[in-house]
Amino acid sequence: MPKLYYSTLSCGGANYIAAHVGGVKFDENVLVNIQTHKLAATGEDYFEINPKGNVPVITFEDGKKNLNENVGTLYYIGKNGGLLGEDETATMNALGFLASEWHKGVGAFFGKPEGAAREKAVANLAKQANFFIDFYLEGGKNEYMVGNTFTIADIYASVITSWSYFIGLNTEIPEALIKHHERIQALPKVAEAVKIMKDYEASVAK
Ligand SMILES: N[C@@H](CCC(=O)N[C@@H](CS)C(=O)NCC(=O)O)C(=O)O
Repeated sequence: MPKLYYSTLSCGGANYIAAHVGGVKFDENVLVNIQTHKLAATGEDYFEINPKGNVPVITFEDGKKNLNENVGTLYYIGKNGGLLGEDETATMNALGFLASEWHKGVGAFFGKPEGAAREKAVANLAKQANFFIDFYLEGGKNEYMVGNTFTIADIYASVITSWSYFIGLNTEIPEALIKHHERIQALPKVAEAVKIMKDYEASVAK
């Protein structure tokens, strides 16, 4: 059976949540410390699993190549967990937007940009946020990103939006996106997955 490599509250964590919600079983869910690039439980070198050093990764036992991009890993989980919605193509389009635009738009602030670099990052964030609301949430009237049905895209988006709380971006994220994030995080299975991840991380850190 496959294994999922993830880290809590990162985009890898979105994969953990999606698997929990969709009932997709992994042989093991392996927590990675993405600061040290070591496996949290054993201290093994994560670069041995993924030379790129980032999560998520799904590995297989039968010699099949690893999946090591959110678009691939979330598709795998969505397909096996019934979380791709009615229009798979549209859901993949949304995943592409999230991975290449929203993820980067919010993620740019982890580097603590200052001055002109920060202004540029804020302008890009506003552009992507407005597009997210207009195109995917249809001005905020839709609860979910694709066909107004809950999909893996909502889980991934919600995790990315959550980073704004750690990087001091509260006023720059429009209300419609905060509401979308809160709506997804309040879903019982999502909240349950987040709690399991956090509890496990705390237990490993002891
Ligand atoms: N191209 C990858 C990027 C994944 C990514 O940025 N992962 C972050 C967590 S959200 C990470 O592992 N960062 C630690 C690192 O790059 O060393 C994808 O789209 O899946």
